[in-house]
Amino acid sequence: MKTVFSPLHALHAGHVELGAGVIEPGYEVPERADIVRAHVSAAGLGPIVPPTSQSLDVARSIHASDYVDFLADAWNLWTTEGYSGSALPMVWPTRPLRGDLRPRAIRALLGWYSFDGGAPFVAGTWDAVRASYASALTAADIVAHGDRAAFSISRPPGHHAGRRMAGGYCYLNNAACAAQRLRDGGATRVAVLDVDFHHGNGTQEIFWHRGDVFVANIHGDPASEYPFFLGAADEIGVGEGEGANLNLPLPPGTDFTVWNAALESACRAIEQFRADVIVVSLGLDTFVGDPISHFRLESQDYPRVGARLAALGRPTVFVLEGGYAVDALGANVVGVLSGFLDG
Ligand code: SP5
Ligand code: ZN
Repeated sequence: MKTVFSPLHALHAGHVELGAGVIEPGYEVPERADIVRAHVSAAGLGPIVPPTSQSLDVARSIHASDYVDFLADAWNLWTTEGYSGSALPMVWPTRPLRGDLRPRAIRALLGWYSFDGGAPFVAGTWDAVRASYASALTAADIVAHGDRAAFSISRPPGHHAGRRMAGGYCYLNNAACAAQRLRDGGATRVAVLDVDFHHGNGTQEIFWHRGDVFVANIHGDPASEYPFFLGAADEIGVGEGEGANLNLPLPPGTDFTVWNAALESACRAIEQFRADVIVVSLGLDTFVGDPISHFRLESQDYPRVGARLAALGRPTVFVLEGGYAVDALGANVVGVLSGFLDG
């Protein structure tokens, strides 16, 4: 299996985020991608290749074009207005404030184009975001050209990013862009399976009205877990998309036995949908040692996850999402991918 990796991810570094009552160093750190790369290399899973050059066309079809422009300009606007440090939003146009009053000030644009304070900009953020996106599209292209599977070490992650909003460490929705690239390349039906601990609200929003991309999520119940305001079981899609969204929320403390039953349900739904190709939003923050999440999967469980995904018998694009127990992240990713290759 080829793995796509760009060292440019490391330019997105040194930022802070809002914790519970404190400003903390970000959890979404460069060491994450580096340890994943090191473990993929040491395990000999296959060649590690750089992303090919990719235009922003797919990003501009999945996201609002003005949002993509904002991502590209945000740091420049922030410094031009005299600010430094991490560019973070501080005001959001939530009800009953006006959602039609696009502001000019960067402090306000950050809120206009985000849903939380979890996606800060520093000087290198946009270059890292572009490389993360290009890596996901490159992995999609590798699979479109006939490989059984490919893995994108996308950092920053993407599944919380909606059509016109950043949040939850995410800017461009890498997995959604990979799914769209596969559609553009001739796949009729694509399934996105999101196994990150957190509900992939951005991916759900993006494909909500569409029947050609099935989205399944296994995640912490939004009643108590981030992102709180999407991810309930009654969200099934609308219009053409009705029935093409499946949410399987699980309570905090869920272990592999229960989680695996949800994976089985998601896999059966994907089989019924008859997907031509599968995109896996591969978050490893389901791990028992994750510092911000609350499931109890163990390292020995991940090869079984990979084996079940292989049993779907479809070409598969793996796109890295979350996972913050940095020391275990590389081994857990390799667990899924080697389980897939052996399965
Ligand atoms: C891609 C992904 O996994 N995004 C996750 C975003 C989670 N955002 C909320 C994080 C809150 C962390 N605060 C934890 C404080 C513990 N000391
Ligand atoms: Zn997550």
